[in-house]
Amino acid sequence: MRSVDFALYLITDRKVMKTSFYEAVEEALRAGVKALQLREKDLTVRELLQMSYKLRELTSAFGARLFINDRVDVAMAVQADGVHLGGASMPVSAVRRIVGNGLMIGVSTHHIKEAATAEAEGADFITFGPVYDTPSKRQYGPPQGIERLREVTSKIRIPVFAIGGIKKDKVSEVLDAGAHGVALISAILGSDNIQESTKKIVRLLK
Ligand code: 3NM
Repeated sequence: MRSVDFALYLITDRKVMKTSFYEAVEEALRAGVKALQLREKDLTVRELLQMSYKLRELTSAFGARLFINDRVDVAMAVQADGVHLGGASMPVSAVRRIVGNGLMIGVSTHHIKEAATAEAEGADFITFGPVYDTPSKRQYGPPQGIERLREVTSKIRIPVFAIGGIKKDKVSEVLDAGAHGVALISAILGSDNIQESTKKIVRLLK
C-alpha cells in the first residue's frame, strides 16, 4: 500500500541551482533525499517527459520516490510514485479515478479548507504554506506563519509537509507544530554544498 515514508520532500527548480540539474539532484539523492518532485512549470510536456524518465532512473538507483508536478499522464508514463497537484491541477477526486491506488497524490494547500478538501477527496499527503517568507510567493501576501500550520496539522489526519522558506533553523519549529516533514527547494538546491545541506536537514528530521 501507499505510505508516506519520507520526511524530506525535495522540489526541483533548475533556476536556483548552481550546478547542472542532474548533478544537483544526484548529490541530494546521494546525501539521503528519499522523495523528489519534478516541478519545472515553464517546460513543455515533451521536455518534462524526457526529464522524468531520467529522474525515474536516478531516483530508483537511490531508492527514492519520484513525484511529478501536475501531470498525471507523465507520472503514469514514467511509472513515478506519485503526482503532486496544485490549485490549477485536476481535482484529487478526478485524479484518483484515473490512477486508482497506483499513484500517491500530494496536494499543495494554502488554507485549512483546501487541506480538508484534499483529505476528504483521498490525497495521501498535503503541503501547507508558505509558512515563512520566500521570494517566489511574496506576490500572494504575507506568509501563513507557524500558528496556521499548527491549526492545519491539528485538524488534518494525513501527513502535512510544511513548505515555504524552510531552512535548517526552521525544521524543529515546524515539527513541533505537528508537521510530518518539510518540503523545500532553495535550502538544498540553492546551496553551495548540496550534500552537506541535505545531510544537515536529514539529521534534523530524525
Ligand atoms: N510552494 P523554498 S512555497 C513551491 O506555499 C512552493 O505552496 C509553496 O521554495 C506553497 O523552499 C514554495 O525555496 C516555494 O522557499 C518553496
